Formats: sequence, structure tokens, C-alpha cells
Amino acid sequence: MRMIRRWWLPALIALLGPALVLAPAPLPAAPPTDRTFRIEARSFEYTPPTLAVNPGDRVTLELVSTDAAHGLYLDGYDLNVTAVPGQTARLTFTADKTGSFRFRCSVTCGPLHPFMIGKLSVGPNWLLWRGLGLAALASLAGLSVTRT
Ligand SMILES: [Cu+2]
Repeated sequence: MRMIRRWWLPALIALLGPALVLAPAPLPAAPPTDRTFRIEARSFEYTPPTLAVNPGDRVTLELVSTDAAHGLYLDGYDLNVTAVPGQTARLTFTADKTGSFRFRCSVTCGPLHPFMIGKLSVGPNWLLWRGLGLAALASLAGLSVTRT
């Protein structure tokens, strides 16, 4: 068995790896707007469970509970709102942090309360795309040494 190295693959990996990690995320395409989401909370889920906004958007969450008192605590933004049945609770904030943020129920509402979670995405998920790019580079590195 003999190892054959393709000289250009390590060079390509050495160039693309840091570029993938260090390249700044492109500027958001859409200008910031006002967005309102009506979120229905019931034991033990949110509808819709995922929200997506653009960085800089002014976001209003209208939390409506259909059975018992529920809350919504937004990780990363450290915001909380609680809703009782029959009343709409509102929370307005500017989405000035990019990334993926969990929101979870902040009122102990029953046995599955810890699993009452949702997700807010602010901007595209660059971390995921960078991760996929690095994974592709890693498989390329695996191919750079070929047994013949
Ligand atoms: Cu709860």
C-alpha cells in the first residue's frame, strides 16, 4: 500500500478553513420592520413553536393562553411575560441580538411544564452553515490522503 498526497488539497483546506470561521456574516437583506406574532399557549406547547425575525426588527409577541396560566421567558433577551386565559399578554422588544434563542414557559403549569419550549431565530443561522462548511472541509481532508 502506498499513500498518495494531492498537494493542492491541504492548501485549499488551509485557505478555506479560516475563511469559513472568520468571514463576517453578510449584512441583512431586509430593512427592520415591525412584526407581531400571536402565540397560543396551552399545556404543554406553543403554537407556533418557532418564530423567525430579521435583526433589528421590532417584535411584538401576543401571548394567549387557552387553558391555564402560562408564561414565556425568552432566553438571551431575559424577557418574560405571563398570560392567563381570556387575556392577551403583550411583550415588545427589538431583536438586536442575532442567533437562536429558546423561549420557555415561566409558570409551573403541570407535569410536562419543563418541556414547554419554543425557538426564536434572529437572522439566518450562520453558525449552522459554517459548521456544515467545516464538516465538508473535514471530509475533503479525509480524501486528501488516498490509499492505492
Ligand atoms: Cu408551564
